[in-house]
Amino acid sequence: MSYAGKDVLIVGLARTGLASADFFLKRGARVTVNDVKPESALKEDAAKARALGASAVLGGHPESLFLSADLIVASPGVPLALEPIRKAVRAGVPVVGDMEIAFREMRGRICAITGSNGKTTTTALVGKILVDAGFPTVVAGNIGTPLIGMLDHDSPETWFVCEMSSFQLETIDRFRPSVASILNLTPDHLDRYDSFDSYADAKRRVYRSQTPADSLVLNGDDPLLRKEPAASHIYYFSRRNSLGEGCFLDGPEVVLVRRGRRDVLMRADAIPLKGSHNLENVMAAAMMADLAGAPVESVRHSIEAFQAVPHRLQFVETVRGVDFFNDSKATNVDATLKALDSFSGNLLVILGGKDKGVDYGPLAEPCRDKARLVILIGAAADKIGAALAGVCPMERAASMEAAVELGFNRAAPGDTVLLAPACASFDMFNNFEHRGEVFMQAVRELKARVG
Ligand code: UMA
Repeated sequence: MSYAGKDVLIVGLARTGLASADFFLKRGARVTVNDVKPESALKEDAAKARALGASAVLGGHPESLFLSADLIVASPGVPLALEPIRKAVRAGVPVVGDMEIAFREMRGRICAITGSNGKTTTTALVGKILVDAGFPTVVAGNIGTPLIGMLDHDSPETWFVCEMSSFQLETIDRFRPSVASILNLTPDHLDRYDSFDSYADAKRRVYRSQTPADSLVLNGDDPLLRKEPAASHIYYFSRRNSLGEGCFLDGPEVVLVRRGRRDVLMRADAIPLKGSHNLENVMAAAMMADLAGAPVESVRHSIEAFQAVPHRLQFVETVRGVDFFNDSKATNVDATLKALDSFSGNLLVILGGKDKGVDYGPLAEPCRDKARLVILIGAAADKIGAALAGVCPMERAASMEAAVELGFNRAAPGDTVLLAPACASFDMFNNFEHRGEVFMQAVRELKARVG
C-alpha cells in the first residue's frame, strides 16, 4: 500500500504517535500530529514530531482536521468514541491503529497476547523463549514499544510477539496473528467501555481474522473462554483439566499435548515465578512458544531462567523480617485478587489510586482471610474503604512513602507489605511504573534507615 502524498492524521502525541509519524513520513505521506494537550505540555514530543517533518496541531481536536484526512491513526489512549473520530468514520475516513498499519506491511509472523491480566509477563516470557531458541524475535505492543516502530527488524522468519490491550484491538481490521491467546477475561477499563461485554468483545477481536491455519490459545479454566467461535485451531491451558490439545497440569507436572504427542515440559514447582496465576501465564507461554516451533528442552530452560517482570509481584527487600512486594501493575480488582491469592496470609495491603468505575466488593473475602491491615491511598480510598467496611482494619496514608512507613510500623516479623492497589495510578503518579518505583525507593530508604 502506498502512502505517498496521502494526508495522514495521527491522534495522540506520545510513544505511538511519534513512531507512527516516523513511519508515514518515511513513506512520503503528509503527516499531521494532533493532541488534546497544549504545546506547553508536549514540548519535547512536539519538537521531535516537527523535526521528523510532521505538522503539529495541539490543544484540541478540531473536526475539520479529521474530516479532511485520508487516513486517521488513533493512539491506544484515544477513545474511538471521541466525537471528531465518530464524525470522520461516518464520513468514510478509515480510522485504524498502529498495529494494523504495521501488520499490513509485515513479512514476519505475529504472536498476539491479550487478556485482562498476565499479558506483560506472558509476552516477555514468550519473547525470551523464542530469542533463546534462536528465532529472530521482536517484543512489542502494550508492553511499551509501538509495533509500528519495529519494522526495521522485519523478515519472513521474524516473530513479532505482541502484547495487545483492548484499546489496541479496537483499531485492528485485517490484523491476523498466526498464534493468538486470550489469557483471561475479568472486568477492567469500565471507565472507557459501557459494559463488561463490550470490553470482552474488544478482546475477542484478536482472533477474528484468524483462519484454520492459525492457532488460538485459551484459558480452559475461565468459563467465559470455553466456547469461542473461532475459525482457528484451539488449544487450551488449564490447571484443573486436560481439555483436548494444549498445556495442562498433570499431578506435579506441566505437560504439552498436541498433534498426537504428549511431552512432559517440567515440574510445576520448578517454575521460578510466584503465584498460581503465573503458572497459567507460563502454561500459555509454553503452548504459544511450542506452536511457534521452539523445542521443548529449550522452552523448559528459558522458563527456569525467567525472572519476574518489574512491578509484577516483584520482591523488593526484607526489612527487619518484613517482606515488601511490589505489584504496582495490579491496576484492577482481578489482578489484586491474584496477588492476594499468591500469599498464605499475614498481609498488609496497600490499595487505592484512580478508580476505573469498578466494584471493590470481591476484595472483601480475601482481605478478611489474609490482611492484617489495609492501607488506603489515593482518590479511590473512600470507595474502597466503603466496600471493605467491617472486613479488616483499615488506615489511610497521604503518600506512598507514608504508606510504606505505616505498613512497616504495623507489621511484625514474618509479615508481608504488599502494594497491589487495584486501581490506575494517574491520580498520584505518571503511570504504574512510576508508582512502583516510588514504592521501591521508599522501601530502600526505610531499609537504609532501620537496617
Ligand atoms: N490524547 C488525546 N486525546 C484523547 C486522549 C488522549 O489527544 O482523547 C493524547 C494524550 O494527551 C497523550 C496521548 O494521547 O498525549 C497518549 O496516547 P497513549 O496513551 O496511546 O500513549 P502511548 O505512549 O502511545 O502509549 C500507548 C499505550 N497507552 C495506552 O493504552 C493508554 C501504552 O500502554 C503502550 O505501551 C504504548 O502505546 C505502546 O504500544 C500503556 C497502558 O497504560 C502501558 N496500557 C493500558 C493498560 O495496560 O492497562 C491499556
